[in-house]
Amino acid sequence: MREKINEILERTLEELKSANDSQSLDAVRVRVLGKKGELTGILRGMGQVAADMRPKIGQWVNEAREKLEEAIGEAQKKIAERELEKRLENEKVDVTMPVEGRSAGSLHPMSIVLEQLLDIFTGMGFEAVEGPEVELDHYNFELMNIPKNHPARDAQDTFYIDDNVVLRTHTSPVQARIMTTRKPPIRIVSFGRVYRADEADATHSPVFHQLEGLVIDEDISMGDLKGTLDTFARRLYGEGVTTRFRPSFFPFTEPSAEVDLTCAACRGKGCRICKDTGWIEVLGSGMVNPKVLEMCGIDSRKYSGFAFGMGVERLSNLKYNVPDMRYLYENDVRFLRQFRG
Ligand code: 2U9
Repeated sequence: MREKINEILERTLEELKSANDSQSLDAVRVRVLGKKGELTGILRGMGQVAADMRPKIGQWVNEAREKLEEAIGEAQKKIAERELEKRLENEKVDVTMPVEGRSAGSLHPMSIVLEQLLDIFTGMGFEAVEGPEVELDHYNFELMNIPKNHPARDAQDTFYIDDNVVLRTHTSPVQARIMTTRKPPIRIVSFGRVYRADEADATHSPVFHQLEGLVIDEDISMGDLKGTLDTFARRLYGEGVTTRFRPSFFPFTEPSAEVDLTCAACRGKGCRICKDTGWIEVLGSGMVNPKVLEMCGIDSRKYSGFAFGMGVERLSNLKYNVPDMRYLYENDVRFLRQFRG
């Protein structure tokens, strides 16, 4: 029996040397020390052994088991070390490797154009102002001479918060607020997000950006408006670009004009972009309706003013020849990367 136990011990120790992962190690352990293992089998078979031999055999088996358990523990430690080393080897990061080039960000085309517009108008003495996007009906419509039941108030065009509160449909209420709190002379441009209940398509978006200008002083005339917008046109698109006024109607200006700029793409010769007219419509404008002045507390016999408004998306897309407004909001880096101005 002694020999048999020794044989199992020696053979298993030999096997443990070649077990080089946790699985094969475990297999050896189960085969020898498990419930149905070889050594355990000897203890089970003790019934057939002479009673005086049993303690001795029990002692041999236990000694062998202890040796084996110790050897298995050792082997387990070595395997764990080896496995850890292997993992570290596989996962190692070479911090001295050259890095991929990091690309610098760029301004959004709308930001580039807006900054340019603000430069142009502040350069002409305008002060840039901002105001709330959630606005009282009173400032957004009433003071702009858009009374109750005017079609522009239709819920199809306007996002209503409640009966008296809307998402501003233009930046004019910012100017109306200033007119009610300041005395002329006033020379401001308001800019920011505006909201209209439109479906998004190539030329419409429920949220877009406007820049509006307002000048109020004594003896302000249509000539001042024309001069201001001519200067704006030249500064934005270069010498040779001028304005063309066409009669129009807005409730807040009287008279009103839609303003075209010389097509910057063909310099007025006629091309695909201006549909062969040589002109591009970019602005609305007019003399501030005396009713608006009066409602805002400004004496319309003493003061007059001009105002104009433009959509920044439209200007930006014209400048960069972008065919669809939605590109401006998708933030696809392949689109945005192109603008480094
Ligand atoms: C006050 C009085 C008058 C601002 C004006 C327009 C004409 C105009 C459109 C251009 C394209 C809006 O973005 S757009 O759809 N704007 O045509 N805006 S005059 O008139 C004002 C503003 C403030 C107190």
